[in-house]
Amino acid sequence: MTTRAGFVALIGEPNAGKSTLTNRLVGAKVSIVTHKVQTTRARIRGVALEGDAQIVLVDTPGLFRPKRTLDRAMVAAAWGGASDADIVVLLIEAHRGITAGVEAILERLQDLSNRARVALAINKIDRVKAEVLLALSEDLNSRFPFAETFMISAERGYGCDDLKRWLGDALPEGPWLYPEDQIADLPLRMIAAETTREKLTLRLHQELPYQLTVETESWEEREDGTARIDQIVYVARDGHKGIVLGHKGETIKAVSKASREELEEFLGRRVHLFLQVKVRPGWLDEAERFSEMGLNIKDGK
Ligand SMILES: Nc1nc2c(ncn2[C@@H]2O[C@H](COP(=O)(O)OP(=O)(O)OP(=O)(O)O)[C@@H](O)[C@H]2O)c(=O)[nH]1
Ligand SMILES: [Mg+2]
Repeated sequence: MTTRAGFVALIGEPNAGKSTLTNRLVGAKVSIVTHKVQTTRARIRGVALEGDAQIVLVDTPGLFRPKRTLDRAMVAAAWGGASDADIVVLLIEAHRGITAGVEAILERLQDLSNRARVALAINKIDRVKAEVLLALSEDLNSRFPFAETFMISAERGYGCDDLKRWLGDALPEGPWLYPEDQIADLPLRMIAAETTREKLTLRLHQELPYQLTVETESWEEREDGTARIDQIVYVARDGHKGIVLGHKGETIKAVSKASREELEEFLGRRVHLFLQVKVRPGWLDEAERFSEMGLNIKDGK
């Protein structure tokens, strides 16, 4: 039996649906999704199987013009993911079309060494009419020689099987890169931290989600088969602490409950989750924190 395997990088503007598509193709939630931009901060790998092919999906942070240190490292991680991949899939939001951000991405795609292997996926087709889609597809294809074009809805699943089949066929022959039952390449401690960050992001407003990070401090396997997980939510300013805690601690309680429930489902056992909020001014500029997140700050320079 010949097997195929390789890396498929999903790139696009913030909020394009890259993480939703990763989860859809893997068939399980491996990357957090929110309605806010800049949710994904590092390269997250999800593993999908298609016949004899193992597709390693590299979900990347959204591409935008970076201003802050974290921004630069995120954007660098995304382009790094694209240039290391066997295939690149560019996600465009159907209802937003060719924005200035998309134009900038198309320009930079020209410099990719693997530019022959870039496919286009127009996502969120559930939000537009068919005529709009055809015109958008033509316009995009006149700007870049995409290897293939797909019209999909990552959320509803439309077109995703076709895309997956094509990816499986297009990957090079070779042995699988991960054991058959592995669906993600991310330490459990980080998955647990990301789950809590998703619940916080969904609850908090405006800029605050960007200003916080979650770290798993300790993970203790208990004899009764449960796990005790201690996490710290770092906020950048004193004033943010109260917002994260909420009135009488209601916000953090609700976040903790939602995160614990999802972790229990993911791990298939009971979890005791303890969250602590700490102020850490300037964490947004600390190099060591980025390396814990799998980001290299030097890349961002
Ligand atoms: N209507 C619609 N919404 C979608 C679709 N795919 C994703 N979304 C929504 O778009 C939002 C962003 O999705 P994500 O998967 O987090 O986007 P992302 O590209 O990973 O975003 P960043 O990590 O911030 O770069 C979420 O609210 C999704 O539910 C789709 O096919 N249709
Ligand atoms: Mg994402």
